Amino acid sequence: MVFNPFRRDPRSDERLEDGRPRLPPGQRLTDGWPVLHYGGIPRIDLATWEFRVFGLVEEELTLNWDEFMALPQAQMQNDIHCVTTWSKFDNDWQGVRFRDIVARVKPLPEAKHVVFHSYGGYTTNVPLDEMLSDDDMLAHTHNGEPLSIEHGWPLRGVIPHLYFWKSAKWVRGMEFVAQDRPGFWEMYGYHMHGDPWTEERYG
Ligand SMILES: Nc1nc2c(c(=O)[nH]1)N[C@H]1C(S)=C(S)[C@@H](COP(=O)(O)O)O[C@H]1N2
Ligand SMILES: [Mo]
Repeated sequence: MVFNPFRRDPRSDERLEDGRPRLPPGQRLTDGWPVLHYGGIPRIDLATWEFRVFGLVEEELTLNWDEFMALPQAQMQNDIHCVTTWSKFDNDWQGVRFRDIVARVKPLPEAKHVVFHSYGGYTTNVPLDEMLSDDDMLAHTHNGEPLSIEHGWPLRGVIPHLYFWKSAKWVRGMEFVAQDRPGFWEMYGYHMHGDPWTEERYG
């Protein structure tokens, strides 16, 4: 198909079941998949890769790659929205739902937020009760292919109802905390929450 910058994708006018526009305010649809991150791509070796869940939980958890892949596997399809105004619809993801990990580690009652930790040092914060839906997961596969290294191989968060900076690439750990704590971009002024439909971009 010839690229026509003036053609409006009809999906831009769709509505969600609850009536909100499928495309959040101030966003534009992209067909490609931009690569965005701060700093370099971390070097990761699956043989030494580790995923750690720690902090305010009854049972901390450390898994190697084979152990992670032995967790219940799930699939989901959803839209992603970057604060730099691109949105990408209809992404197919495979991975492990957060709620299956949460059931395993059993957060303490005072645990209210999760800080994601990535290889390379990136961090981001998400409210615990906002990552437990069918759609929230740690994904290793996108549209049937293992994630490419620049999109977060071998494992990234996907929390599609928040701006995409909340979906950490190269995840190596999840820390359960009582008080909300800013991650990397949040310390530089990005919003602590990041709802695309109310444009919680900065501040
Ligand atoms: N580890 C890590 N994860 C990250 C980032 C980053 O800099 N480092 N950037 C975030 C931002 S701002 C966006 S928009 C998405 C981009 O993901 P993509 O490159 O797969 O499109 O990754 C998010 N996750
Ligand atoms: Mo972003």
